[in-house]
Amino acid sequence: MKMYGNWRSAAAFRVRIALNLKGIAYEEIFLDLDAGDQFKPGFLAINPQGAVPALFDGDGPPLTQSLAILDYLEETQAGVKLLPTEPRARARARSLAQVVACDTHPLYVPRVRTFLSENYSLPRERMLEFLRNAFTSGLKVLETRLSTEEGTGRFCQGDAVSHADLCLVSLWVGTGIFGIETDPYPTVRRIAETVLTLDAVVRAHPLRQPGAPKT
Ligand SMILES: N[C@@H](CCC(=O)N[C@@H](CS)C(=O)NCC(=O)O)C(=O)O
Repeated sequence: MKMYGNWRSAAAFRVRIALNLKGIAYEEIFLDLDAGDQFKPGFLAINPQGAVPALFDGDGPPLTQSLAILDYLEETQAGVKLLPTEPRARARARSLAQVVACDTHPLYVPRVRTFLSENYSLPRERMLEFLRNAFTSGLKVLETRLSTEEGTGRFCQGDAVSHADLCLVSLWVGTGIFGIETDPYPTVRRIAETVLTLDAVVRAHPLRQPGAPKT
């Protein structure tokens, strides 16, 4: 498979982890989102939204939106299953994944930050305040749910990795990149640290991708 991504992209990170866990060979083409590669006509022809990831599986049209791609991989590929089969457990794993991918991550993507800076002349500190609020709102929900709901186990849903964990770790790594305080979220931390030990996740880690700052 071939994927358009970016080292820092939380959405591309989620998909890289799934590809690695399922043992699918892929090549990633890295766009420079800060330079605006996502808005060049060549890429807009692939994804009119101007966002990564975009995944090509053979000759078919590109697949976009990380959660849709995760579902596609789940439905078409053999290997490790990343959603439980029991309907309630499956719904809970998806619900936790959506807290991150639908309600948290969209608030801090580059196009939102750029829009706010350019249209409201937000000083950098106010912009960081906005970002911090996006992260902490999502982290608070995850912490409350993961620390109180019965379904939580070694991972977000029981003892097997699911889409929820891929999303959780994509948010967690962002806390490091954007300097977000994480002490108030011990359950999120415990699960993220477990997920981060998996080889598939180590290889997919944003800081190990081309273009990432050297640590
Ligand atoms: N909901 C989408 C989000 C895609 C998205 O916004 N990706 C970011 C990187 S994480 C991007 O390419 N942003 C470009 C921009 O905001 O200009 C998904 O989960 O795939």
